[in-house]
Amino acid sequence: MINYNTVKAVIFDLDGVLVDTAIYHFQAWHRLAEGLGYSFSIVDNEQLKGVSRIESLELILKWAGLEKSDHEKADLLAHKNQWYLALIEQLNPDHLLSGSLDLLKKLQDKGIKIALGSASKNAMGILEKTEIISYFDALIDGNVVQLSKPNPEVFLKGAETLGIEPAYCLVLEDAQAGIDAANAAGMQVIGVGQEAHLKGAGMVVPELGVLVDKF
Ligand code: B16
Ligand code: MG
Repeated sequence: MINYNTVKAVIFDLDGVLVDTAIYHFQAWHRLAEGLGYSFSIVDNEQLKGVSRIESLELILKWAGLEKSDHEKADLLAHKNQWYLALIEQLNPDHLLSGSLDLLKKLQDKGIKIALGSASKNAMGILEKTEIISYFDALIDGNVVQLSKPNPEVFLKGAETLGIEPAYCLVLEDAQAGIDAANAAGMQVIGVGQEAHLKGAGMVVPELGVLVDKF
């Protein structure tokens, strides 16, 4: 159950919640894994959602039973990001997920603070390409956090930047790691996607549009 009456701030995850970029992360990781001789599945990918670039690589190497030097890892990460950036080069407002813009507008109209809480180091470019950056009162991304979700750092930094207590924050997340991070932060959390992948969420919705009338 979610108590909307107490919500003073909404903290949005980016990839897979606001913007349809999760598929491009999958495609880039898939390409990298194939190059390593590992058959990377959509089920594997679910475990990488919300997880930082380096921790995602460490998981793939573990699943593939491979060990790489720091130099080799840096090389693999650079390639993965190049492929990802090429895939999102044409990103534009059409790639916003259903209901994203309507919800951002509604929250802004209602005076509810809006923050980004993303693990991505590419977040700013994505917000600019999709033309939604101006809606945010606080921007916390993979460049300013030390600890990857499920650690709550990214969301706690968002709340602190806004000056709002965690209990008054609502997180919107598409990844299990993000749901766990929001719960660890002491925030309410709504999962966006399929219930089976979002255990511990206060509720799960198929898309953000269904939340517009809640505020
Ligand atoms: P990057 P989010 C996360 O973004 C993605 O879900 C995850 O797949 C990705 O590995 C991570 O960002 C790092 O992204 O390589 O662009 O720095 O879902 O937390 O917005
Ligand atoms: Mg996500």
